[in-house]
Amino acid sequence: MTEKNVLLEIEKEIAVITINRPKALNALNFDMITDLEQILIGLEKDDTVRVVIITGEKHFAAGADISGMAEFSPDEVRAYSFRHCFNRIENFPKPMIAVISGFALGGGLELALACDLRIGDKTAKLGLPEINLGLLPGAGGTIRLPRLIGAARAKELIFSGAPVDAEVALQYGLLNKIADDPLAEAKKMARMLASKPPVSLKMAKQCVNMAFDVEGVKAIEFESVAFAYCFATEDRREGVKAFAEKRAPKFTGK
Ligand code: DAK
Repeated sequence: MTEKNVLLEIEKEIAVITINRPKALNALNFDMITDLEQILIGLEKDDTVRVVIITGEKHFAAGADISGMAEFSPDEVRAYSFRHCFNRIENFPKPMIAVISGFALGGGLELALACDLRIGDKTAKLGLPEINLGLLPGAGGTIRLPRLIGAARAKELIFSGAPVDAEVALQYGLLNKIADDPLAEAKKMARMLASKPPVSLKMAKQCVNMAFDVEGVKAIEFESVAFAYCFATEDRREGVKAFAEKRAPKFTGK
């Protein structure tokens, strides 16, 4: 039996997805992206899961599988695109954390960029080397990277194709944190997020995403709608009641 290239493990409210093709440094092919998307569709519907972590076996992912796309026509390249899956991650209604050891290159870094938070260890090397293949980042990298770290730093990475190490990535804001055991650190963060009200998290994520997609006044209008939506939840009542009763709130997602 062949080993699965994308693995899913659920521990209480936290799902851990592992890219598992270590012999090719987790280079991503279309079947893996399809599997990943199917897993996400399932997790989206599963109310018991509150936070999703994505990591890779040994490395995060050294990009798209170069050997698999050598002879594609432009139409095939567009059809093969990872963008639908990565857009799903960006708009996923629960927090998503990328855990990065080793290489996160090209499509691998674009996958991590679509997540909400990134935690790495000292071995992490993050870059967009597509320029060296006569390409450019084609799965959201030229948009998500400058939004995260600013245009000048993003252009440096995209134009040079050179990766940065964990310390520089942290300094740029590309990593939220460096930890000796980044998966354990991500689980700790995930448990903290899992204790928060899910509707507020979902709406806050949409608001922050909208800050970059929509003109300011409209985004602020959307925020007021999101606020009112949260205001109507049982979790808001519970949060306020718990504060008054000087106890920890227990959020149910209602
Ligand atoms: N694709 C296929 N195989 C890869 C790979 C990749 N991206 N990266 C590594 N491998 C394979 C190697 O071929 C090697 O396989 P064997 O020869 O052992 O069979 C194995 O993984 C170990 O790699 P190395 O022997 O090269 O290991 P080293 O430690 O010496 O070097 C490295 C590690 C990461 C520096 C090197 O492997 C490397 O430069 N890899 C390529 C990195 C890269 O250029 N990545 C970006 C790919 S371009 C699209 C949108 C987006 C994209 C594509 C399409 N559409 C809109 C359609 C994204 C494109 C990219 O990501």
